[in-house]
Amino acid sequence: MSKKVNLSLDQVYDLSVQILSKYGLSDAHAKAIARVILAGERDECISHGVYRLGVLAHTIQQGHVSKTAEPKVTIDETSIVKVDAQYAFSPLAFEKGIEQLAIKTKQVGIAALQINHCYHFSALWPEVEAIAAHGLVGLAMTPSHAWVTPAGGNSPVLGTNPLAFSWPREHAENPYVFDFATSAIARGDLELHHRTNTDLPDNVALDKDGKVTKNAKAAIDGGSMLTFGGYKGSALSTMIELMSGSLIEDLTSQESLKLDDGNKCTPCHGELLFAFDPSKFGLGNISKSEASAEQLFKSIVDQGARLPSQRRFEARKRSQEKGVFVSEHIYADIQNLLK
Ligand code: NDP
Ligand code: PYC
Repeated sequence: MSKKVNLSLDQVYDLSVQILSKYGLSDAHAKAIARVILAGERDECISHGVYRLGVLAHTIQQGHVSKTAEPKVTIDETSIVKVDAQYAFSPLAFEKGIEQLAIKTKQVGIAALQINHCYHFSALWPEVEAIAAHGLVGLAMTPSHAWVTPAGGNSPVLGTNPLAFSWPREHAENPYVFDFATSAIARGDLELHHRTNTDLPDNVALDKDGKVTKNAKAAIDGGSMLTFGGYKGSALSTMIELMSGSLIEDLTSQESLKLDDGNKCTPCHGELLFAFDPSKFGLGNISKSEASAEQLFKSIVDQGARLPSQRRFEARKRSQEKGVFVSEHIYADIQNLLK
């Protein structure tokens, strides 16, 4: 097992801001991104924690992402809050839109937050958790790059396209949250297998000849990834392309990869989030809806199954007490970014 470097949460945040500032990001962007990176590392989501700093530094160096653009928020008579990230990274755009999304949702029952023109690299659970913190149900999706072959096909057209959901729980410590890639493995995890030269799990990737491979390099060099759940994952992933690509007039994963032109930057496209106000649904008896949800969760955990995000919430507690433990090789990569 590789050695680990213990860092406090403050150290993770400060290191992230330091690196992102060194690469020229404005203070507002560096801090918004550092908050997301810190959350990923704290919750032991290794592929979306400090590991991402290298991907971001590389993306900035290619010269296309805006280091300073202020997100432009548009509020009109519709229930859609629109934020144009103006080709900067997405976290600041989300932060600028979330309060307005909550306000609209509480006015009309359902509202959407449409983010356009953003470089996207993050996990989606911090965003749906933020929606749940307003007492609202949340749903989020985004395309990525076309690395994933549709079930039954032979060439990558879909992204790793994550889907995240949150349900607020007034009487529990944490909301119900899930967040997963619609590919059989997240790209970040595949890259980490490549970085550490370790075997992929079974049936997650194909080599350039379309044969299933456990070799991450073979999947990256001309190969592709598989969807989770076969044709069902393919359909969900396609829905995400349509909803958070075509519908909001932004790029699909195919178009994002084409725009990238081999530069290996983090994807550039849009994101779509929805919020639902539970007090506006049903027949006006919110305690009935809460009780029914709690009964469902109880029936799941009482038989020994776990709720999604339970591992993360436990990791969060541990990290808040003891800090995080970063692999030596990832820590070395990060230190190199400071040179
Ligand atoms: P995982 O497969 O690790 O986990 C998916 C979800 O399932 C999590 O909510 C997880 O909770 C839950 N889960 C895992 N095991 C169990 C279990 N045994 N019982 C119940 N629930 C379980 O996630 P992925 O690897 O698919 O995705 C990782 C991250 O990558 C996501 O946060 C996603 O947003 C991000 N991503 C971002 C992309 C982008 O373009 N921005 C693209 C693709 C992915 P827990 O965490 O507690 O284990
Ligand atoms: O892990 O698939 C992924 C991913 C793509 C963009 C950011 N993360």
